[in-house]
Amino acid sequence: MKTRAAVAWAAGKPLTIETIEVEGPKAGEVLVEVKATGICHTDQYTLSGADPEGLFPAILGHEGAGIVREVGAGVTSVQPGDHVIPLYTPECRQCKTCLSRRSNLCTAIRATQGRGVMPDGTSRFRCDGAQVFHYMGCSTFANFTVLPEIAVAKVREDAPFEKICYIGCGVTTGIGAVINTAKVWPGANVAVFGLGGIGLNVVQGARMVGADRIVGIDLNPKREAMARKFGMTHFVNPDAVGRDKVVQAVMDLTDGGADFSFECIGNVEVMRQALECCHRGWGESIIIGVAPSGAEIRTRPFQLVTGRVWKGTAFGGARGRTDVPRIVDWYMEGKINIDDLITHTMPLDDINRGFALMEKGESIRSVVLY
Ligand code: NAD
Ligand code: AHE
Ligand code: ZN
Repeated sequence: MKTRAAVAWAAGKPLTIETIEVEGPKAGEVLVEVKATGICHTDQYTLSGADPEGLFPAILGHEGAGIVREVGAGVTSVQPGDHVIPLYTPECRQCKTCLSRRSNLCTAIRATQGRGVMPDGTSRFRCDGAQVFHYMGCSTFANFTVLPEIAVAKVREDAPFEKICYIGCGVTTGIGAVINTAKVWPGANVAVFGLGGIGLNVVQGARMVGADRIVGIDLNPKREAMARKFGMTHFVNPDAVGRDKVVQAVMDLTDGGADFSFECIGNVEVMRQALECCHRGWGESIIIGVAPSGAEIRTRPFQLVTGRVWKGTAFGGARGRTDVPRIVDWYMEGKINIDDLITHTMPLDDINRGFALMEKGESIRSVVLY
């Protein structure tokens, strides 16, 4: 079939809207009509050329929601008409990692996903006769996309696509990092570095589990009001306190150090600050931000010898097919706020405006509506 898609032809170049060809689903795959997709900073990271797995031409986008329109041979868990959220972290329930229950990093299709192709090693997308790569196994910047069955979460049909698409990455990553990865306890003091589309969901997750102080750190002063609405109790602007005094400022606000900190930017200098503002003896710092190719983190080993813990998380530690439908329920029951974080919506033709708004710090989330 033919469909419309935003194609990334080369690093650093704007996306262009094209009519592409989509091949139907093969065995174990589903064709999904994408109804809405968010634009995450990770899409911008890959488009910039900083992603070692970045391939071009590709159809980016990994934060979508839509409807299954066709299923390939052997598909049993979903059928045409089902509402689904694509999963860049699938859940096969059969690999060593899924069976271990120790991590959400299902390995069933990770290798081919990183090479921009479906599990059989081929792409379902062509443009002007040339192959176009898939992205993070999702490619939600196409109106119709193909995914492995294990990479879709079936969700309730009364949930609005233009809101729940954000659960496909940002919401689940932020709230999941608090609940699944850090396991923040009621009364804990928390520091959140970067109050964008991910960090604000960390803030709302910390409030949900009953954190005491929630300190937000961001260079953009416009983030303060929104973060307070989501539960932030104290704000630190590194330019106001001095960039070399951020660690001390957080320690002063958290009775000697944060019990948990979260880096939601992708900046290795800030990752160091996030670790070093943690409480001696037990403070845990969770890396969420994705750093550019070649970047490395560093600290004095003494920071770890004295009990601080450095961790990371992908997709908030969530097992997508199991956990995502529950998060959709939380939204529908009013337990989490998504609406206020979606600051802009636009048609596919204006997708580059969504990227520009993010780069200028003017949006939290832009959502493309098909
Ligand atoms: P965003 O652009 O919406 O937010 C980033 C925020 O960081 C902005 O508010 C910005 O003002 C602030 N910031 C930038 N530099 C700063 C600094 N030096 N000090 C303090 N604040 C600073 O981005 P996002 O969509 O929230 O994504 C954040 C990061 O998380 C990105 O690196 C993205 O790739 C990553 N990410 C990771 C996962 C995962 O599973 N690990 C999932 C989604 C996103
Ligand atoms: N391709 C990058 C890795 C990027 C990365 O870490 N991605 C996160 C999700 S970001 C969503 O916005 C992730 O899920 N990581 C685990 C995984 O298996 O990719 C690189 O640096 O190579
Ligand atoms: Zn994302």
